[in-house]
Amino acid sequence: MGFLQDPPQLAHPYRDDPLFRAMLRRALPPARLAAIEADLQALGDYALMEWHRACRSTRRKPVLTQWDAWGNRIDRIELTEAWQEGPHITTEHAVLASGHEAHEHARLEEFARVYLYHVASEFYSCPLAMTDGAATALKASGNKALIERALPHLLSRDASTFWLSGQWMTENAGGSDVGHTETVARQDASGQWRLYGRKWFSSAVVGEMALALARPQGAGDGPAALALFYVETMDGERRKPELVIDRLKDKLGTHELPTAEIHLDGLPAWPLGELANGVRQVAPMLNITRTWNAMGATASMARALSLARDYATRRRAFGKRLIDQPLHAHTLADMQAEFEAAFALTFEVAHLLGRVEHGAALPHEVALLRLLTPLAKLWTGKMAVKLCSEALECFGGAGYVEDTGLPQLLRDAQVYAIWEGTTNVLSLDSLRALAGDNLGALRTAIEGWLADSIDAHARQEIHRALDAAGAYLQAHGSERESLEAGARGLALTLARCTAAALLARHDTWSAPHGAARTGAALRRFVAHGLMRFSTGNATDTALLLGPH
Ligand code: MFK
Repeated sequence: MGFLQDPPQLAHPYRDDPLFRAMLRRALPPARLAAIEADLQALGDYALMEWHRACRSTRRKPVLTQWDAWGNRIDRIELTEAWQEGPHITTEHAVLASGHEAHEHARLEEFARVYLYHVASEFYSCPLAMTDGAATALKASGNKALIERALPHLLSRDASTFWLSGQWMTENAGGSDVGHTETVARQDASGQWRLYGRKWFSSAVVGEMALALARPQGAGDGPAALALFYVETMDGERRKPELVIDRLKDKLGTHELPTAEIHLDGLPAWPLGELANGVRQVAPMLNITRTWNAMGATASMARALSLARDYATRRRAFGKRLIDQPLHAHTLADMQAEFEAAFALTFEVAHLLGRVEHGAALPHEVALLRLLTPLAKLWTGKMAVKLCSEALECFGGAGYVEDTGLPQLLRDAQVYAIWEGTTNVLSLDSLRALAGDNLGALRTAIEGWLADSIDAHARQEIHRALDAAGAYLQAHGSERESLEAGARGLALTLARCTAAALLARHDTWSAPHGAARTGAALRRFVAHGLMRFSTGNATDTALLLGPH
């Protein structure tokens, strides 16, 4: 026989994940954990089934058929198997509905489900995230008629009444700078608003509704003049003719997700609230989808690491299993420490969101959530690319071969840094979130998490990095250009400080039960350094970018 290797086996993402289970035991009252256990088991089973199915089959992309044989415009999209299962699996296990229950742990319980389901969903989680965001933005709008009409569908526990929502913002001219939105809203003779324009990236075009930014007729330029509209996309079984799908995008990754270019040719629309300040109105949606983005990135990293760890116990080279090779083991442990830190931050944001939404948060925690949301998104988005790349390397050449199913992990990971605001857009958003004394909110939270920590070195390093962040803000606060130039470094430093303090809190909780691993993750993570400031001066930047 020639060159044969054992493929990696995926561990059960719930039953066999001690880190995830310990986090849930620490954060949830036992009765709550018992109440969601069956859903978590089932979603873990689904993830395992889907991995085996994907390993057996060739990956498929959705297919758009624009015309039927008789010349009728139909814009039919055929979806992959996981997408067809999406409405059933998510309503049966209350993925969205659980997050909107009336208690402080609701969001943590929702995102625990998302963590298990995301990779298996083949990015059905993308429109789900928007649906969750739309439900949240609708509630925040206080628009009673639209809430009564749409919310029961968005949060349905029955696939036959479930609606997916899109988030139609991005345009050719807009992108991150949505102030350049060109879609206009005009009122017809009956007073009905109708949207006209082109949306350049529409990831939920198979849904039943969307929230869309548009400029009301006669409104001025710029972002503040935009309004947020509610639209429905279906007339019974048929897509409304005023919504035209121009084509599906050919993307680096997220292949199963039918991302479309669309145009709106008079699609009926209803404003959520005032006919201005649409960005402010859509912000609750953005903060939810950014939390999903962070959870998706964390789940993808968990998948890549789980496979790489397993493979290291099977593959032999130079007379030993990879796991017994000191350098390979050291590399995997480095990855594990970074991952556990990201995991701690992402789940803290999810828990905090529920506490804030249900009035159970401490006074400083509203500002804390506002800051940690972009930090978690930007940090995990970047880390996912790096960690998935490193994980592929753990398989040698097999990691570069399509039908191992592994390269897809890296291709898909690249999206997390781009979706919902790039790393730099999110770094600037974290400056917005730091306005006022919001660094103080983070300090207060970190002091609480470190209160009983036994790791004096970690405590000292976290304080040193936090002090440096405070000094950085003081030094650059009055010079906007230099503050912005260093915003990414500042954001990464704050994300790492926060994650280290959260690891310390988990260590304090778990050490008395004899669990030493979080202490090890904390030591390793802190050893990689918490500070990531980048304060290059503007003259050098100009020289480096000037004529060669
Ligand atoms: C598992 C996977 C899940 C993920 C799936 C998601 C897939 C999504 C696919 C997409 O990527 S959809 C496109 C996503 N696009 C973006 O995220 C846009 C990125 N650009 C930004 O975020 C810009 O910073 C922004 C559009 C917000 C800039 O707009 P403006 O109008 O120039 O900002 P401005 O004037 O600072 O803010 C307007 C108001 O909104 C202000 O409030 P006030 O009017 O009361 O002063 C801001 O404070 C508020 N605001 C902005 N961002 C906010 C926010 N409030 C709360 N949270 C935020 N994040």
